[in-house]
Amino acid sequence: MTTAAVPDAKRSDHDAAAPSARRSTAEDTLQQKSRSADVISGGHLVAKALRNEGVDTIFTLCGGHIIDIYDGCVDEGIRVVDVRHEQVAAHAADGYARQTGRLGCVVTTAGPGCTNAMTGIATAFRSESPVLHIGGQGALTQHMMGSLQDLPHVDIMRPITKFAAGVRSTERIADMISMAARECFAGAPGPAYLEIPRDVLDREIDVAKAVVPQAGRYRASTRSIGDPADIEKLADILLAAERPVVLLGSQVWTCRGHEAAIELVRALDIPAYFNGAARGLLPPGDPHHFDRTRREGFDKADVIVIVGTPFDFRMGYGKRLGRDARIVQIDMDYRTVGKNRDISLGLVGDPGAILAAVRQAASGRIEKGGRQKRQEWMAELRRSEQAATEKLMPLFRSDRSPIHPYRVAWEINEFLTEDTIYIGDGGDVVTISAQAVRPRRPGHWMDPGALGSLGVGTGFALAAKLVHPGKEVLCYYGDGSFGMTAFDMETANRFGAPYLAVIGNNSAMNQIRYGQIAKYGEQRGNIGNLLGDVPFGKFAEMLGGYGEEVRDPGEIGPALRRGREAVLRDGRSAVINIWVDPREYAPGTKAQTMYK
Ligand SMILES: Cc1ncc(C[n+]2csc(CCOP(=O)(O)OP(=O)(O)O)c2C)c(N)n1
Ligand SMILES: [Mg+2]
Repeated sequence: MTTAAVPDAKRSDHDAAAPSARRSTAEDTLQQKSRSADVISGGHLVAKALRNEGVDTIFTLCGGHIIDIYDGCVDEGIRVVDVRHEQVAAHAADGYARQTGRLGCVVTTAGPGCTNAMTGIATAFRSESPVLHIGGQGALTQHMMGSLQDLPHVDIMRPITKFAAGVRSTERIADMISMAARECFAGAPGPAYLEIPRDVLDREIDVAKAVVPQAGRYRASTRSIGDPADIEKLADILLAAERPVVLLGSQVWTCRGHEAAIELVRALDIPAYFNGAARGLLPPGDPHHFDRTRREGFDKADVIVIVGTPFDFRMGYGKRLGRDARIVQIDMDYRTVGKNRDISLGLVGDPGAILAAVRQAASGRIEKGGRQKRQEWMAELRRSEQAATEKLMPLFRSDRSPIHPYRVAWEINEFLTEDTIYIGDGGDVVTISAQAVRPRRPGHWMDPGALGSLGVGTGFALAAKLVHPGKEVLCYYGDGSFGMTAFDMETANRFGAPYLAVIGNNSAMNQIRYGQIAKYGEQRGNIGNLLGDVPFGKFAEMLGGYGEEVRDPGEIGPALRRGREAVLRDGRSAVINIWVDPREYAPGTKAQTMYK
């Protein structure tokens, strides 16, 4: 067995050269047995079920409990991407799901393999990302006897998944994977966990006895529009509105409803704001794209449509919406609609399908007068947008030394191409970047979402590049975040998925440091939040890539371009380590809005 059967996997030399002649006769026999047409092992059933779900890559870190899954993946042509820390595998599976719209899959061994992956699964849970986590477990025959790495995984994973179960028989493995997949895509998507004990996974059974649901025949479409009467109501509300606004949230991208959303805002002339993964739905400069006047828009609007985003801390729990406005909420999850604040109308279903239906219901009924009012409204907001940008320009153009983090954010935005996938992974420097970085296309912005997990970047970058080898992937890290998961940059290099890492290095966990200094003063505020001065450029060099330290603001742009060229030239990730002023903070950090 070589990795030749696995598409696109670029392995290091020692792997590729693993001589099949080294295999013992016993191994040969075992392998022939697994390949016989009459029997199939549990790991091979896992791979078959994943194939049926359209999964072509799994993210994993090996362990004796799960190796039969790898063997199954070889037969099914599923790429096995092995990382150095399970957290990264889980973030990568989440990133894969976000980029493909298909099920992401992470496979971990029992015990610490599972617990290491928890942060990634929890991130997917709060971000509504469909990820299947398959975990190993000691043999059923040793149940509760104290086997190696034994833990109550299902109990541990239940609160952070939509579905968590153990598989009790080899015959049911594929069936239970299809069950888990159904749950992952029900309502708002999310993760599922399946534990497979070692003997259940390794056992070989009669093929005829295995329950294997067929691709495309075990789950229904989830593109529901909800109550058709509400579609009509929403069309009426929008047609009557003079100052409508719409906030398009992550779910619009998750359900790939971006085209329907764009068509609606254009057809009815509604200014649109964007949240999370929906950033980039419209390119900057588009007449319906607004991003600096959300507060004003919400204050002055007569109708506010919130699509696929909860009234959570990012929305001030719904308190910051205008008092007199009619509020409409559309969400894939019935539990989100009307939560934390009252609404005028709620619709549960697929946001893309709903928005398309609303446009249909409104078509041909747009009056000239109504359109005129809305265009005046858009012009008013546009003037405010321009004023807000002007106000920020001195910070964006700052040539102060040490480098102002706003300048870095601005330079990154200038540097992005149509095809750059931007990932933010850090505290303040990344919060600041959200004020400047404007992804040009849908799906080209990735952030941790509501869990706020630092360390997502490396797994997201790995997955984004594997899914889109032709695109540039840029991850902007804080120095604190980079240190959490950066070692898997080696994995990205090993699998031919190099990316450009940019670090806003303030030698601190600055976002937290601000609050401490504000509360406890300079003397006592620098506790537990200061980091060393690390020249991270050398880290990229150690892995065979390009690294650079930047201290001069005028060098940011040229250094980014050198990094880009190096990634293309060397096929290795590059690190541009930009030393930024630790005395600068984001406005939200200063107001501590994330805790309000
Ligand atoms: C896994 C995790 N641990 C801790 C936190 C709390 N936290 C939020 S921002 C932050 C500081 C991050 O530092 P860095 O990445 O260097 O960005 P900076 O704020 O310095 O720009 C911390 C520790 C978190 N969100 N996630
Ligand atoms: Mg920092």
